[in-house]
Amino acid sequence: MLKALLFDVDGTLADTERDGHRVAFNAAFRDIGLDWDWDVDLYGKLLAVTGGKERMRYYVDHFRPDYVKPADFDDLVVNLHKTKTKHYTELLAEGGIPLRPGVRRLIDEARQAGLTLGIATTTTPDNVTALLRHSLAPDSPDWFAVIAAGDIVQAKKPAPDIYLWAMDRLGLKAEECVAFEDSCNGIRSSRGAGLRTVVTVNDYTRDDEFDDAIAVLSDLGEPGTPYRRLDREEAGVVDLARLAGWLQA
Ligand code: XBP
Ligand code: MG
Repeated sequence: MLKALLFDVDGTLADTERDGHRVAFNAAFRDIGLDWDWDVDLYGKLLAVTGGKERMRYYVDHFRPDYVKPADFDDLVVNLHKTKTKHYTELLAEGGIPLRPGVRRLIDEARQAGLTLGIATTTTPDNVTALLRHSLAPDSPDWFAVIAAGDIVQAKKPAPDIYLWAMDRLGLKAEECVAFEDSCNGIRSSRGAGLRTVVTVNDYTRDDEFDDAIAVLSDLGEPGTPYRRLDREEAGVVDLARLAGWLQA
């Protein structure tokens, strides 16, 4: 029986990467006087690595052979990331990033039906609450029984740890939950934790591998603007009835 919906955040609740995180990283680089600049294409490559601090290290190691790491490079990464988080949460507070189609509708329906809601994400906790407060509702962080985020587990996605941590907190088994993801790193994490997973793709993840998904969709769909299914001919709206149908099939 379905008891909980567990949501990824970046790319799933909202398209936060290109016009949110990327912009905030670049602002932090400028603030600290670095000549690093992540354009839209390069950022797509950097998304191979989850976690902002991890992503910056990956960039230096794989894309900047010319950069000489200072002795305090670890501190620099931590400071850059703090600055980036400040820029990102400010951008969200300006109402910068809307939720993806169907997200609010499905969350509202799940709440009315008494389902548990949870978050399992790689991003920093402050980023999650800022997005929920400013794009969903001011009190919406309280709607989620668990917000599992950031460095709370050491091994970030694609490791399953963040989903396992969230389910442990909820006292629920994988069979009682469904996960919502947008990326190949995300579904590897959720499937690794044994969760059935619905995928909504975005421009960065459209060509990712999602072999093991319940459904791969353009988005969750709204009445009048239905989702398009990418793994077969089908259009519609993801609501609890449709989810129950997929889970039974
Ligand atoms: C999200 C991420 C995050 C954000 C940056 O992955 O990879 O790293 O890009 O967040 P997922 P921080 O959607 O799979 O959770 O800078 O706060 O780490
Ligand atoms: Mg994601």
